[in-house]
Amino acid sequence: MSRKHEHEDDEAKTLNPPKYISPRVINVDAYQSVGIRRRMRRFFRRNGRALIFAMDHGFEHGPTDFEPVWEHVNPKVIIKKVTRAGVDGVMMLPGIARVAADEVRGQRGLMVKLTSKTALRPGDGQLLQSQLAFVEDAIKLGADAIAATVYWGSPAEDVMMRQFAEVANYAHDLGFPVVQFAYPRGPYITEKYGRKEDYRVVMYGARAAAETGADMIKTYWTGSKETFSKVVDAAAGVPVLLSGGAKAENPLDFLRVVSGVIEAGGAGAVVGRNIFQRENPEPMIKALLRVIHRNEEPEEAAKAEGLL
Ligand code: FBP
Repeated sequence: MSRKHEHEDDEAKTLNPPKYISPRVINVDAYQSVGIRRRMRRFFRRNGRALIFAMDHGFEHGPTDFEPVWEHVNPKVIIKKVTRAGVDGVMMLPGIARVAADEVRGQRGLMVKLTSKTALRPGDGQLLQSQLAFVEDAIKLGADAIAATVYWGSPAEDVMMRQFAEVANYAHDLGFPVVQFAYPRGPYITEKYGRKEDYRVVMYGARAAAETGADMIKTYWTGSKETFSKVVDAAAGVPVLLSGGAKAENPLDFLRVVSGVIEAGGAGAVVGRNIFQRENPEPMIKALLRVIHRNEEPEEAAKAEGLL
């Protein structure tokens, strides 16, 4: 094909952008955006690692998640505690951000997640996260990063993938990083892989997240640092954060998982229940910070913070 024809072809692509992902032409410059870089630094320290506090549970699981320490149902109370203890960022949905985002002070990043679901929906509804708000809403709330979930392999994957692509494309154009909660989930995943935490499907989700434009990826622990390092490799340089999971009765067990993530090349963790379901979350947060930022052994970190 002659150069002229190549050029005409390119022009045709620009005039008729593919409809599938988004009607907007991807702005490649956005990926080198100063805004994205500056906002990423509000979460990640110089070592490229972060501990982010998650609190979308009141919606996603219901307020019962706060019953172990009921005063934490008040977002202002728990955010004050976690920021004082030194977390690098806080993640929440837009409604609670309206009430409590002001408490996320200083150099900490605010991550606003635009998709969710309640635990009340019947059946297959559990396999879809719906969009609650738009990129502009997150920006008005002062977000430094914008998050959305994709349940890879769900019967509703197509809806969530398009939602994410739209959010990512628009946020990138405005200089905002996007975070994908990349969770393989649904009957097909269980049938083919046995467990949604099987590293083969977790790394598939991480790669799919990178392919759809994520600047940070949050996903499940795969059970060992060897397998998690494959997830990190599959993400092709996009930072991978652990999704905390249910509260571990023994704090050391959770610190060991986070230490495995760091040893595997992961960028840190986004943690909810292992923090807010503790009467005094400070020692756990400080121990996590030791493991994530100072490469301390889990036992050493737990002892230093009085958790053992
Ligand atoms: P946890 O550390 O409590 O697991 O929080 C992380 C998180 O992704 C939350 O953001 C979200 O509400 C929850 O886990 C999702 O949990 P589930 O796996 O039950 O959908």
